[in-house]
Amino acid sequence: MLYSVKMRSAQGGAHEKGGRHISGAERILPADQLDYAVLTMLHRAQEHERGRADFISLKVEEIKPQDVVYKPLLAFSACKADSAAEGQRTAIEELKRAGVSEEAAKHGLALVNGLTDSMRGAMVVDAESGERIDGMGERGVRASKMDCVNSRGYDEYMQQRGLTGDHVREALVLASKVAGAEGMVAELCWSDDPYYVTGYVASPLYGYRRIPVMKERGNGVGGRIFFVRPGTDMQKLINYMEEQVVMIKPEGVPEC
Ligand code: PML
Repeated sequence: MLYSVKMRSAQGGAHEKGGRHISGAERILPADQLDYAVLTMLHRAQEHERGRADFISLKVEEIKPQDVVYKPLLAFSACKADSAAEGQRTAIEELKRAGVSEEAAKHGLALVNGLTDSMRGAMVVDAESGERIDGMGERGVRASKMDCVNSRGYDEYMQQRGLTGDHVREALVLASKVAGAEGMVAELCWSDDPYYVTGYVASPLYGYRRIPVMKERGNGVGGRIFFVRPGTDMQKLINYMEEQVVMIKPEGVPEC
């Protein structure tokens, strides 16, 4: 049996009472890995670069096997960029290559650059017109309920490629879920952790393209955009992102 463990933390009270979001994490794991996951999340909530959380919520829920769908892990590759400006230009080129119009790519970058604080979810943008279409305000659409089928095997797979740390571990799994959504053209993301400047463009066509610098060090605002085909059913997309449990299967990593 699998369980979902979710953590969210905020400063100044709970999110729903106006608290500022500090950190969040989710794992989907078998019962014997639950204790460790809960403790790790608790520590993470207490030690985040964005500030000291005074509200931490931890939720554990059982998941029924019939509610799970499986998707492949995206292929991983890296781009070159030595500055935030170069990284952002690279992101525009990667988005265009994946099928996003130049206008929409530039508008997407401008939307993230224009944020004054991080959102918990993603903005959804029409990949042709560049218009934001989710209508979810400061909350955005959250991609959640995903993990890797074989956490230990996945960790080894990442380490063999020199990829360590929670950010990239979680981002590659999340991007793999997102790329599997109907209507998805590409995703753009960089972290809100002030000292983590790496970001990525991911797409069903070219996989996860890591970009080493997307913002200046010390900038605590990051964000995420889902670029979708015109006419994409928004309710279906939100339901897939927020409710559908997706387990990611890395190719060549044996299951436990
Ligand atoms: C996040 O943590 O919110 C985004 C993480 C981006 C990770 C990019 C990478 O290291 O590949």
